[in-house]
Amino acid sequence: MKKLAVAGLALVASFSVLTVSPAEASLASRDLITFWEHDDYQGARKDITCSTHQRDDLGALENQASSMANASYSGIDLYSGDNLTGVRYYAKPRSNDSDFTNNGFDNTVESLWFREVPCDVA
Ligand SMILES: [Ca+2]
Ligand SMILES: [Ca+2]
Ligand SMILES: [Ca+2]
Repeated sequence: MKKLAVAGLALVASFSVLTVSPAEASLASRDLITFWEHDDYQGARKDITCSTHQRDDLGALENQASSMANASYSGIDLYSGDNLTGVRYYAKPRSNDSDFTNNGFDNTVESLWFREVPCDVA
C-alpha cells in the first residue's frame, strides 16, 4: 500500500515537470519570492510574501537557498546576514535564478527587502 502511494507521487512529480517548471509555477503567484534549497529549483521550498518590506524569516532555508524565483513586480534586495546586513544580491522584478553560485551568493541569504509594497501590481 505504501509503495503504491510513493509510486503515485513520483508519477505526479514527473508529470508536473513536463508541463510547467517550479520556477514558472512560482512566477504565477505575483506577491512573493520563492527560494529552493538546491540549484535548479530543487529540494525544500520556501515562499516569502511582501506583507512587509523587510522579511527575516527564511526558516529552514536560512543560509541554505541555492535558487530563487521572484514572482513579484518588486525588485528585492537579498542580504547574506540578518537585518539587511552583509553582502547584497539584487533580484529583479519577475526574474529567476537557477544557481546563486556564480553570484557568490550560494547558501547565504538570511534577510530581504521588498522595494515595493504591495508588490503584486506592475
Ligand atoms: Ca543550498
Ligand atoms: Ca546565478
Ligand atoms: Ca548568511
